[in-house]
Amino acid sequence: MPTISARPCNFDFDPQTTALVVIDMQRDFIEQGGFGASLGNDVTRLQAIVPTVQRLIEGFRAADMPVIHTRECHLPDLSDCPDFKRDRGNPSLRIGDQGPMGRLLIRGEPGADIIDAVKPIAGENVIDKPGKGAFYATDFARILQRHHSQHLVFAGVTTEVCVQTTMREANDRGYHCLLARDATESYFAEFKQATIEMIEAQGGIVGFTTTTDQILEALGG
Ligand code: C5J
Repeated sequence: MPTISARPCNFDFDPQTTALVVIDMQRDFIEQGGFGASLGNDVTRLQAIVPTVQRLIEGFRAADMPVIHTRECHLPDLSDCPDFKRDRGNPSLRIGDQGPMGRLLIRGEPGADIIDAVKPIAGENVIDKPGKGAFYATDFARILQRHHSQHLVFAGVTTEVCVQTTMREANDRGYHCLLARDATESYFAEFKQATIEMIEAQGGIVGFTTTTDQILEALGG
């Protein structure tokens, strides 16, 4: 079985049962004028990882391994958005409000779409999720079953929110999880660092971490 050099131990994987999960690389989190910026965050931190995420995606595509994308977004009538989620953080614009890229975090609006640099290609699954975790109220589990996935490599934003939540959900469901440290980012450097430490602690309590180079090398790229 191929192996990826990782922390705290190497990640053995079968290319036939391994998928890349790219979390929420959406305009609303990464571009000015979106949801992330409306909460006062510096979105340039997230923009910095785009070329690395792109490289990772291309590596999976070249190896003919599945790439699954997620988007955090809500139905236009907000029936899947708890009131507290709209109100929290005292944002300058709330979820569902009209912004420069359409209604914030609403399914089908330009801001909820994935940024051009890492856009899904034909045949790749895109999971629209109302929560932070990709399993909640989505078809994610069914899609993973269809791909026969048992090993999941994670990238995307933000590290301590949707990436970590999904990774923990996947770990509890029996998937082997690996985070690409340089293909994920947070608005808060210390939260990213803490998340990596949490994942690696106690023998890899919710998975493993590594770099994009190590992953691509193991994929033969
Ligand atoms: C956040 C996410 N940070 N995709 N969402 O609200 O991590």
